Amino acid sequence: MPEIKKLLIANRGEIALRIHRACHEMGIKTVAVHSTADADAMHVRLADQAICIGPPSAADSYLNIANIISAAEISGADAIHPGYGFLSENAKFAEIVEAHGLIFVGPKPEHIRTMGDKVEAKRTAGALGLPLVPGSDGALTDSAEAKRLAHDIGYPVLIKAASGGGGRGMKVVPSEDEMDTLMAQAGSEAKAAFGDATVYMEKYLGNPRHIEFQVFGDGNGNAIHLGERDCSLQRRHQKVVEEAPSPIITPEERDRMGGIVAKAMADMGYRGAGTIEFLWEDGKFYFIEMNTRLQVEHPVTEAITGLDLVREQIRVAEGYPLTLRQEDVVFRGHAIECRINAEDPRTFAPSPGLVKLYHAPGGMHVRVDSGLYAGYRVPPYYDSMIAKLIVYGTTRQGALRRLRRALEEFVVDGVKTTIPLHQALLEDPEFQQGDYTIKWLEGWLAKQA
Ligand code: MV4
Repeated sequence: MPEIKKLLIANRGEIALRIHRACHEMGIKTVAVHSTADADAMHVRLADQAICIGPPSAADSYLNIANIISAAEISGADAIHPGYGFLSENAKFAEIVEAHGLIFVGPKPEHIRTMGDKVEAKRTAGALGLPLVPGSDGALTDSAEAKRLAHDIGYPVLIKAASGGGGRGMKVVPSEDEMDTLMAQAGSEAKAAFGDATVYMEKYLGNPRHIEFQVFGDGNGNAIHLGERDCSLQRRHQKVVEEAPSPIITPEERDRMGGIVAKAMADMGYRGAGTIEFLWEDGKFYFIEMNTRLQVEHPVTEAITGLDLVREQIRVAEGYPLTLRQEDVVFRGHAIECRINAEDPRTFAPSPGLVKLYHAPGGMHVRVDSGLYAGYRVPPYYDSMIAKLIVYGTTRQGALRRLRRALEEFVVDGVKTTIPLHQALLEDPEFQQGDYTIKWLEGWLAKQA
């Protein structure tokens, strides 16, 4: 087995720390890479080695493949973990890493590529037996075809960009009259944003929940699922709160759907961590996309399964079998994650700057993943998420009570944060009941004074 002795973390912030921690618990040395803006970041301080890979702009540093590969060669790293975002779902990068004789801690490049193309992803998912949203069988070619199809599916329909994801390049088409205009718009927006005008069609689901299954494969035909997360609470396609399990999924549904996704991953020979995203409406699941990376919200799954997902990723990358068989996976209790951003809690305007005071909550079943410290300056160049607060309780209600207590303890002075937003949200009866869909949070925000 090719043992990893030194791993380069091609990321920053809390996820770089998360990966560093798993490595040190496994006896693996770490190499941090950083932009000039991140010289004082916690991920740089903790790592065994740190290499500057460029100026603040991510395009010139965290996305600079040549500099990252050079850093791996100079430091003698034998593996690269991409974290999430940045190069994590770049198939070319995964190929280059492997071509340099380094272990890529992630899926096979071919699977990253397939799932990155949403049309290919749907085709693959359908062939593997996952339930799909009714829609076009592949890409749309012309608007006459689109109209015929939409007539059969029933309006409203949704036009999506094949290279999209995260909601970019989507158009809801309410009726045939708007098809020509909106289809052309979707195509040109997709071309501008992704360099690819390919679009496809789906029935528009009006008010679904976003439920995603965590999967893990060993790359040799074995795969398991680790249950679902409910990520419906989002604003402008940015998740705000995530929880596991979903308040509306029964153990029977979890086993049934989990069995289907695990079988699909086993059949494709998937390697590493993955997330299968579904929309859920009226008791039915509809596959929309697959993410071939570790996700921001993975800790809620860790909390209810007791599994260390980063450790598991590294072991699988080394060629070991999965630690657990499906029958050994036990779901216990309830976990909730709040994403804490350096933003104005009302306007969501970014609030970078000097952190004057920092005190993270602690105590039983409270986890904070963050690179923050007093005296740290939050740079303006990157994502505004500065911390994740994850609480666990034996019941959802217990987790909510613990979340309230933990948020009370949390002190971040100097920059504005979304902590007050989470505190207000927590007092809402509908949220407390788990009674929400993907549209709920934006409605709730509009109602706030
Ligand atoms: C949809 C949909 C309704 N119907 N597809 C948005 C991001 C991308 N991952 C898929 N998205 C959606 N696809 C059909 N057929 C509604 C959304 C959607 C959404 C999905 C998940 C979480 C939040 C969302 C917010 C708005 C729209």
